[in-house]
Amino acid sequence: MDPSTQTPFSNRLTVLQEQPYNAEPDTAALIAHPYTPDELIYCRNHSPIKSLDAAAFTVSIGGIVQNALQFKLEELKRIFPRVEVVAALQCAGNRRKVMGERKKRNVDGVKWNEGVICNVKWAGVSMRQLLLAAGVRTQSGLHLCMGSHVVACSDDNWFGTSIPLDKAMDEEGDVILAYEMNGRALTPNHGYPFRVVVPGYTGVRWVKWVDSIIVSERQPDNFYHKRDYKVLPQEVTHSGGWWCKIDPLQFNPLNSVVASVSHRSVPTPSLYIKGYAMAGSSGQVKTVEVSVDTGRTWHKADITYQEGRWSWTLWEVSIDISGSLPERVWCRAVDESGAVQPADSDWNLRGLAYCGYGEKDLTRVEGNVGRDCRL
Ligand SMILES: Nc1nc2c(c(=O)[nH]1)N[C@H]1C(S)=C(S)[C@@H](COP(=O)(O)O)O[C@H]1N2
Ligand SMILES: [Mo]
Repeated sequence: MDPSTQTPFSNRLTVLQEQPYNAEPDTAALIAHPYTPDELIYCRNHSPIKSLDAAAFTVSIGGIVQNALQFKLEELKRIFPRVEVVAALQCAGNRRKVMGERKKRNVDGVKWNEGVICNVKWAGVSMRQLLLAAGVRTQSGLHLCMGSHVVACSDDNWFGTSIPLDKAMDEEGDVILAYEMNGRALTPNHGYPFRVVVPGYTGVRWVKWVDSIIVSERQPDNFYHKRDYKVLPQEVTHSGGWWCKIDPLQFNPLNSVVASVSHRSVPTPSLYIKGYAMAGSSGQVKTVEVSVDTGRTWHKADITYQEGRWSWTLWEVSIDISGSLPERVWCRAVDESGAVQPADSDWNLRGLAYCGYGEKDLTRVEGNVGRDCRL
């Protein structure tokens, strides 16, 4: 089927907003796959979803470059080598609901639970190669501005944001202009024909339906870049004059989430716990630890999937329990630099980048837990 005619809606996602379409999967279903299948990939949109005709659509590369270029999908595929990168894509609003509940304070925005993340094998063209072909002049302090003008958004008439040019020019930054996900063309939901993939960076920088790439001394004047996706200080309760004082959020925080807990009675009573972890700016996740006694002892989980610097990490652990069911299960990630996920992170007005310990509350579990069951 032509990818541009596929239906945008999956019955495996919980819809949090109909228009624009915003939906996320259940985390227990999500972590059953190392590469997230299309029907379990969250959808985060600030506009309606456009089905575009790749034969007519062009992406242009310009700004502070020697020769501006523009390409259609077929040309791009013909001229540049196809490169792959496995990278997790996560919305800055992942766990916003948890932040609101823990802090007992309202947070502005879609009340995302913990499923606004996916792990995908992306393929496309190296952004570095593309920029070199355009004769980019590397100098520090420049920005790579990325925009999509195909449809008006809720708070602006186009969608645009930027990343430091250095990230795109870094040979190990792995930024790509993607046209495939998990071996197939991007779907309209996720940016067909082109989206930017910025491994390690928060989802809003991964512009979908991207039609303009500009090297600039200035960051774009777009609502989603200037007046959203910034972690405001915790004392700020009205964003007003604060937006211009804070830099955009770029890297994801080091994070982990408990996705499923099952009780097993044989050979000894135990909890079988599974989840995911996500790396921050200081290296890939090295270990994940789980506690069933509110942090007195930590058990090292087995890492069941991890691939390269930018993938998510899937983990599981079985912990013996004697007597009654613990009240809660906690998890935390540790990265290669030794950085440890914090127990809690600050409240901020938009509920962004929450990264306190992962937790599953078992006090609400009812009935006889002597049986084998999912809790
Ligand atoms: N053009 C465009 N690109 C966009 C967005 C958007 O609304 N419009 N949403 C951004 C945000 S906030 C996130 S988290 C990711 C979501 O990507 P997905 O819907 O493919 O999961 O895309 C980003 N790119
Ligand atoms: Mo996002």
